[in-house]
Amino acid sequence: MATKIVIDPVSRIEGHLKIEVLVDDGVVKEAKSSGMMYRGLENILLGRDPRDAARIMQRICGVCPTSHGLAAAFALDEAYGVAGSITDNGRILRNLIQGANYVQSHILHFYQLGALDYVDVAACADYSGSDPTLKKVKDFIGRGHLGPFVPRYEGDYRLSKEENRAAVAHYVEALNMRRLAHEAVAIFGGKMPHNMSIVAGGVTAAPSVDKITAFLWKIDQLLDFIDTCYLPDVLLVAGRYSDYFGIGAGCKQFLSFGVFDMDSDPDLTKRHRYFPQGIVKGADLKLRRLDPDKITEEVDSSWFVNHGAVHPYEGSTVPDRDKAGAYSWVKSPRYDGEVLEVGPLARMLAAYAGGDKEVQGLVNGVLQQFNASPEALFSVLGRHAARAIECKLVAEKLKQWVLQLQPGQPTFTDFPLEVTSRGMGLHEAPRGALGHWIVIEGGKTKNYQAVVPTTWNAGPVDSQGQPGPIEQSLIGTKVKDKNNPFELVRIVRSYDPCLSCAVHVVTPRGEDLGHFVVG
Ligand code: NFE
Ligand code: MG
Repeated sequence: MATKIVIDPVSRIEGHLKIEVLVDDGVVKEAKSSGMMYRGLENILLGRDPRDAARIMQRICGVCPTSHGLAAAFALDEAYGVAGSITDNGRILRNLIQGANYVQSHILHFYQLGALDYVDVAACADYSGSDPTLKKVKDFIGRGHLGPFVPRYEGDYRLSKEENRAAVAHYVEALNMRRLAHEAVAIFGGKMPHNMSIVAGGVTAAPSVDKITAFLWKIDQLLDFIDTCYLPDVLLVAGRYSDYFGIGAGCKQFLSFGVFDMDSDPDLTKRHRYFPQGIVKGADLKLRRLDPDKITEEVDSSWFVNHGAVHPYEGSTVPDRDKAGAYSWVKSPRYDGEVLEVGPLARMLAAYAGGDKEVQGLVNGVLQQFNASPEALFSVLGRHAARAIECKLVAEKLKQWVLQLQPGQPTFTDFPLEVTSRGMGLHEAPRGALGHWIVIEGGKTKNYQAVVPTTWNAGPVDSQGQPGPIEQSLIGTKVKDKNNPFELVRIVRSYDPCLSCAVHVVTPRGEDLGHFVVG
């Protein structure tokens, strides 16, 4: 008989996600991914000065505000006709602010969010050595404070006691590292979270020799942590849990908008970006060109008034909590009607397919180490490995890029405000492809739509009956113990979902739409 498993909320992710699966004969037959919290920002912008978007849209999320500030700035650059005139300083500063946020976000994901699926913190309970961090963790557990470390998955921890303890020490050190990365963002971003310096036309922060030195010093320490802890820990986990190279494949089609501008081409589909833009389908690893006109959002299974499959410029956000058949506050973005996965794996595949030798070397190295074929990248471990590889590459690039800043040279290009136009901001947040679309009329924002990474990954079934990527990853998964479904949460967490980003709408009158118990 089929059994229903409901995980609500999925912990150690950002925001409120519910996963519901139907298991028959030990295998997931159906899966539903539901964004369970209603909040938002798109509608707040309507009627406001368009420039507010680069400030207000950052409030979507405290983890990736930088990405939303930049996606808004890219959209505004186009709307104000300044996209082709971003100075080198402005372009590089944007890359530095975003890159340092990637490093923070990826370390956060592996240690604070993902690692406890694989690392047994209870290995510290009988620690008798002298390491002050492990002694503190032991005391913490001894007082019954399992808070950040639960839920735990008895029965499938595979590291040795010593390996577990070392990983727990790295978990604690990762907190310090994330503070350093936040500080690096703030050097040029003004503060973190919610950067102040990202604006249409460039960046308002001025580079100086002392800021460059401070940034470099922080990135150096972060790179050391990535090389000596993050990458080895991911490889250790991959070695012990190598079956997860064959679990959680998903839709096997990937989208990257491209990130880290290398020039200021006014057309974001032509701009040269360090990680390229494009679509990769399956293991042929060919990079296909993106046509942003083919992007649509549907709300057939979402609690919104139905509008068919519409381009974000025509999108709307009108809630309908009682809609029959709907089961999520997340919309269903599609590309030419197809389901696509986004995130570090999508970016690394696009770079690999685009011929990036460094990415090819690192990805091939991981595959050879585990004697795996490229197909193995479409998996739980493929996502973790791609994130770690990207983290290293970005940190290394940040050290080079910061030295290209020119103190005393302009960081911002001014532009006339009288505009009736629209603009598209294609960008990559740490969690994947992020697009903002703005329509301006009479100097005010007439429509604003954000299509964010977790909307692509965690979205529900569309009008064609196609489940979203996370749902597809869950379907077909073997569940050993329905009371302890660690396979399912490992799959979901490998996507690094963020529901605060994915659900970002608000009812205009602010009425009470429902009560959700998430404790
Ligand atoms: Ni709230 Fe975000 C990132 C964006 S993801 S973390 O990265 O956009 O849905
Ligand atoms: Mg949206």
